[in-house]
Formats: sequence, structure tokens, C-alpha cells
Amino acid sequence: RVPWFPKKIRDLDKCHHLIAKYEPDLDHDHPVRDPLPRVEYTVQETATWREVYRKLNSLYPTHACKQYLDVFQQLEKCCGYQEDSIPQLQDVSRFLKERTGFQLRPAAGLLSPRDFLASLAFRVFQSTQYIRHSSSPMHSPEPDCCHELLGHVPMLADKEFAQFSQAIGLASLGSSDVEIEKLAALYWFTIEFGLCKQNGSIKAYGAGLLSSYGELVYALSNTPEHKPFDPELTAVHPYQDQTFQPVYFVAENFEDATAKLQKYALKIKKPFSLHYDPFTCSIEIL
Ligand code: H2B
Ligand code: FE
Repeated sequence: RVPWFPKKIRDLDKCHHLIAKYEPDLDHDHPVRDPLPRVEYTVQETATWREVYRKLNSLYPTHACKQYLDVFQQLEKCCGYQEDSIPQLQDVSRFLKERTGFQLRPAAGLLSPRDFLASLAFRVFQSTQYIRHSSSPMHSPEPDCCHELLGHVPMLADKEFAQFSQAIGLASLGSSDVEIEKLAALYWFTIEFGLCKQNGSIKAYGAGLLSSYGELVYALSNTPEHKPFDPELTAVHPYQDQTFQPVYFVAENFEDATAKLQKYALKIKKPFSLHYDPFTCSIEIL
């Protein structure tokens, strides 16, 4: 039996099952097509953002991949990215939509891997909108908007990375729990903790790295192991979120990573094949 999966973008309104942390102030059932709410952050929240922004920004020129740096500049110029105020998801979503068709939708916490991955198939990124506690500005065990805005958003505005992200999402639709678990590992080692080659050196593109000062420095040092990205191996590699990763996977570039991922996805057993129709934002079943 094929597990239920969304076929139209509107079906994503049924894809918000939380596995951790419930933010009571947030509208749990926010429909995917409604405008994102604007949030007034407190002085303390803005101070946390400032500290994170400043610190990470000092590392980006040497540690972030060039796609990230290019977009980051645009975000500063036209999307309110600056240390003194937290950008609004509504503005950021509009920015992304114009670049890659990605849009944000507010999420109340950590979602189930199946629901989270399904939204990527429609170029929807479910994003938290609250900020980590001020007692530990440089670390947050759960996603918060520092992680989303500084980690995920800049990469989602890159065309090739957006395609890679959507490809993981499409692979997840109708897949078994075992396959979802492997795709979650692939997500983890790429979109969250991925490294890539660039002009003879290695740079970071994973959001978990680009939003964590300590791990960003560590990941590009000689301490951890760097292995080539290979979906078959990466999908079954163990991972944990309690400490820095002992192993990172390095992509040649996003086009190559997408091609490898699509080849991997074709081997996932399903009684049909899927096609995404960008005009109607829906899935065609062939
Ligand atoms: N939920 C939310 N809100 N943000 C994420 O980044 C996220 C998630 N990641 N659920 C998912 C799980 C990821 O770890 C994979 C697909 O399991
Ligand atoms: Fe994340």
C-alpha cells in the first residue's frame, strides 16, 4: 500500500504533524497560501539575533560557498538582512518566490520527516518563526528563525540548490517509512550539513553549519572526515544531533548532486512515477 501523499500544493495544509515542541502562540493550521504573519520581536530577541548575525557574518567570507555569499549580499540589499532587526518571513518568502519559486510557510516546531520532505516537493519550506532562548545565543537544539534565515534561506534562493531540494522532496512522495528514513539521512548530510568543492577548496552549504559558529569552523578543519557525496552510502550513514558530526559529505557541485540524487530516487520502488507540473503546482501520476 502506498502511503498518502499531497498531490496539490493545498494538500500541504494536512502536512504539519509535529514531532517536537509546540509553540502555542503560533497558528498551527496556517494555510499554505495565506500571507505569513508579521511578528514583532522583543528587544531581547533582537539582541540574540544581533549576536548570532555578527558572529556568523565574520566567518561567511571564508567558510560559506559562493552561492551563499552572492545571495546574502542581495538579502542585505533588498530584504532587510541586517544585525539590528530580524527579517520578516513574509518579505523573505516574497524574495525567494521571485528567485526560485520557493515560498515559506510558518511551522510551529519540528515536523515529521515525511511532512517536512513532502513540502519540499512543492517548493514550500516550512519555517519556524520564533527565536532561540537568549541564554544560549550560539546554540539551539531545535530549528529557530536564526537557523532558517541564516542557514536555509540564502541557499533556497539559488536555482540549482532549489532544484536539489525539490528533488529530495519529490523522491519522498509515496515512499515507505524505510525509504523516508534514508531520505531524511540524505537531507541531513546535504541540506543541513553539506559541504561542496569550490575552486580547489571545500566550503559549506548546509544550513546546520551556516547557522552554527562552532560547527562551521570545525567542519572545515582537518578534524572530521570528509567523504564524497554518494546517495547510496550517504543514505545509510548513521547520524545524531547531540554533538558535531564526525563525518561530512562533499558534493562536486549542486548539478552533480541533483543528478546523483535523481538516479537514486529512480530506484525507490513505487507502483507509478511522478511528475511535478510547475504551472499548476501539482503532482501528476504517470
Ligand atoms: N521540521 C522543521 N520545522 N524544520 C526542519 O528543518 C525539519 C523538520 N527537518 N522536520 C526535518 C524534520 C529533517 O530533519 C528531516 C527531513 O528529517
Ligand atoms: Fe534546518
